Amino acid sequence: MLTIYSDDHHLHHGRCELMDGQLMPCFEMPSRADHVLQRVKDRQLGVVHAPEDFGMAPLQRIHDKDYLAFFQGAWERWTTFGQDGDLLPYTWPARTLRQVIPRSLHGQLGYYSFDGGAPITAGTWQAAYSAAQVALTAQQAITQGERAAFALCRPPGHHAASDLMGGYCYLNNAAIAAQAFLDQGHKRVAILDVDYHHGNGTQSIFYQRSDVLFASIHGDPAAEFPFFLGYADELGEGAGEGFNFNYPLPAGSGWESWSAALEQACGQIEGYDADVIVVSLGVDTFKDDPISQFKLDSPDYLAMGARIARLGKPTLFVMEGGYAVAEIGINAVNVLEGFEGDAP
Ligand code: FKS
Ligand code: ZN
Repeated sequence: MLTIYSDDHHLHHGRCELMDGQLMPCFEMPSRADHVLQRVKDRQLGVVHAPEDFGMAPLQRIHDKDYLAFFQGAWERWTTFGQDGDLLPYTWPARTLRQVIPRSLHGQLGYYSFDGGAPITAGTWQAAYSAAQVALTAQQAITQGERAAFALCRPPGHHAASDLMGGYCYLNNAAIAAQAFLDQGHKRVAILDVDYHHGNGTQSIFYQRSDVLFASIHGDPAAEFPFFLGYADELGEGAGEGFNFNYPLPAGSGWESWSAALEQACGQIEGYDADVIVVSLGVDTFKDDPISQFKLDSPDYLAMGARIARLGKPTLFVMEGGYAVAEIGINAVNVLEGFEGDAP
């Protein structure tokens, strides 16, 4: 399988995140992608290519122009205050407050984010921009005839909405790629989100549309980040009604219940008759993940890939989460090898 990867992800390295009342070093760190790339090479999964540059237009198909301009320029504005630490929001326009864009940098940062988990550093824009180009380059390979491709994106994307960053995400790589498929003539795209966390950004982007089906298996939002979206009764709205499917599972869920949810998600995707599948591939469902509560084991990822392959469609894998850094490569590449059916 072809992998697309850019070294630019190293430009994004947040220092700290607030976790359980403590400032902790960011779990979303550069070594994550390095380990996945190493495993791709060790297993000789296939060639690794750098991304092409498709410019801003495909990003603007998903994200608001004002949001992109804010994100691109935020670091520069921060440095004019003489600051060089991570830029993090601390006030959000929650209930009772007006949704008006203020003039202040921190006011705007709160307006364009939904949590304090997406620090902006000097290289964050470039890293996120390149990750989106990684997804688009892998997407193009599929339109040119590849059965599957792996977009080794970092930072991840599935929490990012059209004008919101949060949950380590800035640009929604999977959504940008899905839209590119549609813009190039595909009629129906299914996004299967297997990350431990609900892909609230992706869901919100396509919630009122029938040309993208979204199906996600994740920790129950009543107990898990992102908390405010991802319940089973969210089925889409308007033209999108019947094209959104959430499978929230309790803490402690292992392969038996997880794979039963996958079976249901795959059933919806088969009924939809998608032309192409985009997989938001997070492996934070792993039993030893430091911030998650599912119990999948490394061989389960082979079975996951094999089930996705049985959908029988061209498939774009887009890297999302996974924080057990020593095993992230094994688990992510197991999905890809399981898909290709050449597992040991
Ligand atoms: C706030 C701590 C709350 C945030 C968890 C984010 C999970 C991100 C992810 C992604 F795929 F996007 F990377 N925890 N500082 O794994 O869903
Ligand atoms: Zn996650």
